[in-house]
Amino acid sequence: MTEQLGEPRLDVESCESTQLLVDTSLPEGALVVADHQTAGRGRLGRSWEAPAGTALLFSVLLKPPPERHAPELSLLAGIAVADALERILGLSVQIKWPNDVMLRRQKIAGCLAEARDGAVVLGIGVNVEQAKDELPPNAGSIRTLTGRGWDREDLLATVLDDLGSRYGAWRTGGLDAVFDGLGPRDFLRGRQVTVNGASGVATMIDREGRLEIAVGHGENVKVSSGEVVYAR
Ligand code: BT5
Repeated sequence: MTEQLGEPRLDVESCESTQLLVDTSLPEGALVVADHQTAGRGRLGRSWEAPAGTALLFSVLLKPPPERHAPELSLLAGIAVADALERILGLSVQIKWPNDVMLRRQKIAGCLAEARDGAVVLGIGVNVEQAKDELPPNAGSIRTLTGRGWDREDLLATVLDDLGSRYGAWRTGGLDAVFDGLGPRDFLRGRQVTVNGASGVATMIDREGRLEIAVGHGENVKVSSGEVVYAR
């Protein structure tokens, strides 16, 4: 079942982070959109940077059922962003476990799921109009990677539509129900990686959202979270 996401909606020109403006007492689907963030957040205390007016920056409030594993929502967001970008750009998009969306080997979007007050605030940033010198190394925007920009409002509507349908499927069936959007898009598969001190070749993302790494001697390890260093 597709969930309708995006109501009620708050639009701001500038804020520290859309993550902080989501009022968790609102109903599921509440949305905050910003033109600019002065302290955009990544995972693990890192920052998310985008000049004003260049990126799609939003947070949506989700209230998943208790039987679901909420940390999977950043992967789910990656799936929805990849669906949306593939739909509008006609190019294939990969997901770099656990929360990056990659186009032509560059990070084009990032997703952040933060638990708050028993709910989840899901933040998504998509690079749209930035020029190369406005992006960190190894990052790209729709403009740098395709040679044209995109209307951010149109992109938001597409992402919310895909997120609503993927979230609806996940609510009832978990990650297994959306795995078709994840497994085949695994950016790290076959690459040499190091995660949490384990080094080897990434073999797959399993149906519980863990990254499996072949560490040699026929031994595989599975990691549920962590920072990936990979060979480009
Ligand atoms: C993420 O974190 O990728 C999650 C980013 C989520 C951003 C959205 S924007 C709307 C909402 N409000 C917020 O405050 N946050 C969410 P992480 O995997 O930790 O990646 C952060 C790292 O990506 C940084 O340390 C930089 O190296 C890099 N980075 C920063 N800005 C970037 C950009 N615009 N494009 C690509 N990479 C970027």
